[in-house]
Amino acid sequence: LEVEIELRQALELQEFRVYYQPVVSLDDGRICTVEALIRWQHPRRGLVPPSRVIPIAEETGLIIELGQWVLEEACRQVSDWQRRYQENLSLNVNLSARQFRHAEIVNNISVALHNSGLKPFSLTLEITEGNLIHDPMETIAKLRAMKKLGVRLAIDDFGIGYSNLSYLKQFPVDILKIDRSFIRGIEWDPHDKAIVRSVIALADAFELSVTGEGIETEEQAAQLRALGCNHGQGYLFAPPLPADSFETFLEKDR
Ligand code: G
Ligand code: G
Ligand code: NA
Ligand code: MN
Repeated sequence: LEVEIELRQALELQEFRVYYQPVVSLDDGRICTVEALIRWQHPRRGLVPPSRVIPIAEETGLIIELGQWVLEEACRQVSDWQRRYQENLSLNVNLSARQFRHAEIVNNISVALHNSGLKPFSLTLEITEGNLIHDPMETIAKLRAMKKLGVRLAIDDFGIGYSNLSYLKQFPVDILKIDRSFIRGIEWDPHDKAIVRSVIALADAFELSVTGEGIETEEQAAQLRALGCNHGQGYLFAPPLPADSFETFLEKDR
């Protein structure tokens, strides 16, 4: 309860920050997308990671306000970067389970787009597999309502959820993000490599784009490229960065 009060205060005191991590094209290394990742800049404790914030915000319901703040801040920032650096830069924002199920979520997304001027096709919402499986019928209706806005949808951490492939067939998603646990062993674990290969084949069959997550070495990037994965994200390219550091990146990428 004390933490809940602290988080509410932090939101009022504007202690949250949005960090940005690039998603690059594995063909030419250019930045295509930025993923927005929240951080709490605590005045004494320093940078508090989302693993300490999101679960509590989720439990208390504060995630609705916090998530909306991230969405609006990131849409505004990327709209500005499109004007200044790269007009086809796109933005990925994570939606938690509770955000996804919230009755007003479609309207909230629409408001963030309207207020920032960001075009719907420039925004992708990342939803984990686990959140989608919960109530398939309601999920499909909600995903369709989001698609009607014109935004794109990604399944985050793909492969570690329950992976009912018959649902995948019905979900109107655009992108699969391969969970980083499979990328870690891609060079030396034949099972990891087989899983990655299968996800890419599945994505091809469904005409989805695919992103490898958690790429830390050139060799991992090379393997993914050889298997036909179009996009990659990870420390090899850049960690999540504050907006001003990210601008240096965009400057160089121009
Ligand atoms: O940035 P980091 O890898 O520490 O993030 C850890 C987890 O927190 C990730 O699974 C990510 O999806 C989640 N997360 C980060 N930022 C946000 C956010 O703005 N909204 C939601 N719902 N989850 C986030
Ligand atoms: O669950 P989600 O994919 O949204 O989580 C993104 C998180 O993954 C971010 O918090 C980020 O800090 C972390 N991350 C990004 N790139 C790498 C990487 O190359 N290695 C590891 N271990 N974590 C990463
Ligand atoms: Na994500
Ligand atoms: Mn992910």
